[in-house]
Amino acid sequence: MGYTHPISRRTPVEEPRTPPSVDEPTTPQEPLEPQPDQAGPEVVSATGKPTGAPPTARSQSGAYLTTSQGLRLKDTDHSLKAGRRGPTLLEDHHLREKITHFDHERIPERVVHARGSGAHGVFRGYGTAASVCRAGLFAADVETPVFVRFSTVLGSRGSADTVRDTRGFAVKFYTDEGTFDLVGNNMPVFFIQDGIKFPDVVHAAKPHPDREIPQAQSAHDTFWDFVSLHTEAQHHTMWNMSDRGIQASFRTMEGFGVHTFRLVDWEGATTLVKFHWKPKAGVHSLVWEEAQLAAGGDPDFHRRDLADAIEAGFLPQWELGIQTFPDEEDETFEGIDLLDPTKLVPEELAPVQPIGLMTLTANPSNFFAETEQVAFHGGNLVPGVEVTNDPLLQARLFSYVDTQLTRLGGPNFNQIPVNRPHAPVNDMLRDGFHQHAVHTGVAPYRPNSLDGGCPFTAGEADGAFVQVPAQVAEGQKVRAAARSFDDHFSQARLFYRSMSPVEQDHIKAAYSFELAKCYELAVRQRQLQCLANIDGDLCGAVAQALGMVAPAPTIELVDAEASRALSQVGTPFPVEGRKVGIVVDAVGDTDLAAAVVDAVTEARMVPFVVGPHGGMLDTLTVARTYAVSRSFELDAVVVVSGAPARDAMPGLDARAGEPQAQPVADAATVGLDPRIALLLGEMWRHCKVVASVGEEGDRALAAAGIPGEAPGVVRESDPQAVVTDVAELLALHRVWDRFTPVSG
Ligand code: HDE
Repeated sequence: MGYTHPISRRTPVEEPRTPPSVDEPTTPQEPLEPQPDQAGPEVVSATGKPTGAPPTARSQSGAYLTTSQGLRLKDTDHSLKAGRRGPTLLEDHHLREKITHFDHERIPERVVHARGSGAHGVFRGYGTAASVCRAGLFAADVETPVFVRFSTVLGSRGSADTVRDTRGFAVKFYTDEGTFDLVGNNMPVFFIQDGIKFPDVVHAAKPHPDREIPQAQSAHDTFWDFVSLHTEAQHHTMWNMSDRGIQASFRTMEGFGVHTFRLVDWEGATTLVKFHWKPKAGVHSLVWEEAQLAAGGDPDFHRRDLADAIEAGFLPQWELGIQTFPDEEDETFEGIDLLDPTKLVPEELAPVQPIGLMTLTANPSNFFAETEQVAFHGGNLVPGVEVTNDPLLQARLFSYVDTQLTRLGGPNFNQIPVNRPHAPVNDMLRDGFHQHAVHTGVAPYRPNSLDGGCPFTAGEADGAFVQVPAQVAEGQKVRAAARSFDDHFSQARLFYRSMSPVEQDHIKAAYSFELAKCYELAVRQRQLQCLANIDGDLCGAVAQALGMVAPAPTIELVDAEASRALSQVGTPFPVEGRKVGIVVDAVGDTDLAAAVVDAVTEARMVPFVVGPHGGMLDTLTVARTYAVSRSFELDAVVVVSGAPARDAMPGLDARAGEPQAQPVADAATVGLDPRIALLLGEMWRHCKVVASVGEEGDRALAAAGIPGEAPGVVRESDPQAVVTDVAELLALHRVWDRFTPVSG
């Protein structure tokens, strides 16, 4: 069977486009159509009117190379010179235009969330929110186009995807009542309670200003200096040190609105809510070693995974849900202050009620035009969704428009195609840099009579956004927070104690790694004190790793009921789209390997043939060679055979020189390629499913030192049986019971 997936970028479900020719094409032709998995922003005018133009209306046209004015060009390889060996002439407009435009290709990256990946999709309301919210997008079966951007927070645009960090989860809903942006994160709490502290936390977390290191990480002195002094950051920091800081993919990541929002129904009744995105594929993370390997082996790991999944037809889905709370004067639920963004409400106290489904359906056709230029703003609301007085949210309402003025070069960023609303726009905003609309009329002011009085203000019945008259507590003008904001440790403790033992082990290791990277003893000491105020066992383990003495707590530790919903371990999820490596060597049984490939495909998982060289092995297309295969790319591995390849020599690949990875050859085993031995060892210690099919595969596992009987080790002779066993184990993501946790 001729399987052509991941390495080729081509999807198995679509007809491949004619592959490029080896010789440079010379017959003029129009630009090619986008790939089948790609889409662009819908073609609406700068003021939100549908134009009826085809989706490619904005792309370049014509078969011939031209200047920006459409002048056809004969040569773009030589500048205009005074003689073949002479100086370049200033007259060469084509040279100057080409270079000038190139000189200005970059725009400032986002100050935070610079590294991101986007996708188009659709949101369908279930209608279940109708009892609390009048917004049209939540009504039953209403479909709203969306653009989503996932991101890391700290790193620059070119940093690695798998660093330990919070992830952004920003969704733009193009509703017909105006654009609604839900700009959230993959963690439900934040470092600070008041937006005025945002520059502080970001300055502390970004690279040190003197040497500009480290890139895209929190494992450094200034970060831990700040969070150990500014202890309200401790809860969010705990989430970062947990597995949530190194998610397996964007597809397996929860999203949270973080702040409490106020929903309004048709009668004007209000409900306080927190938004949650629940991935259909489950919530999964990497292990730390995988994250580190991926940062070098494939820095675009998350970006590639998202694009590949959409291309292959494994469309990522999330259910949007809300936790609802009565809108009462104290804005508190079960003693938890709903305006404090360092606090979550356990799902056991307020269940998440599903209100709609988001499906990502297409990759952007141009990264810069769409993913880079998309501009989110939490103040983009629709009738029925309002903000609360959370002081973090309030500051954000100012920041997002302000930042675009510099980043996108002026006040008309809403006219960039990906930012254009799909509702009619008549805003009386005029002129400015890069004005794309061609406004008619003479009276962009109100009231007027010269333009017939247009635009008119709308009544509530016409869909106007009218803030609900929420009560504002009278008080003094103060720079202060509510007293309840003073509790900085109880929920960090709640989170830690809600983790399974294996997750607690990971948290201990993460703190031990990060603090070991801090040079200042005072910083380590101070953070240990914070840990003592969270959990003694955690503090003790980290202190031991640092070779320091664990301090006693300085506050009384309060125990809350553990929240099972916070743990990522133990819940089975569908295996659709999971990646299974199938290792087969140059002389191995390719028919058997092909049968495993078929069974994996049949089970809606993605097969990756891992072979000794690129290209074909009989009828099999090799997706990954031994030289590039590492554990982080695979959720499970099935070995058919793994004899050493020709390049298994330390001079060609240093990994072949690892003492423990030397091919083993005795009566019971065949030689095993050292890279496959390393891969199997990684899969083993990363608690992933390791399987063999047939005798050669069995021997390969033995040669790699994989025990015959152990959790998550599958040995079968039948290809269908091996895939069935693998799928069953993959539903729980990893085989955590392979090792005994230290915690618990
Ligand atoms: Fe942001 N944040 N933020 N933020 N934020 C930005 O906006 C800011 C906060 C979040 O994919 C910036 O366009 C302030 C919380 C996401 O384009 C900037 C404060 C949460 C994204 C900005 C916060 C977020 C941003 C940078 C404290 C989770 C990426 C460029 C008051 C609920 C959006 C830009 C994208 C981006 C400011 C706090 C999420 C500078 C001042 C809390 C997902 O405007």
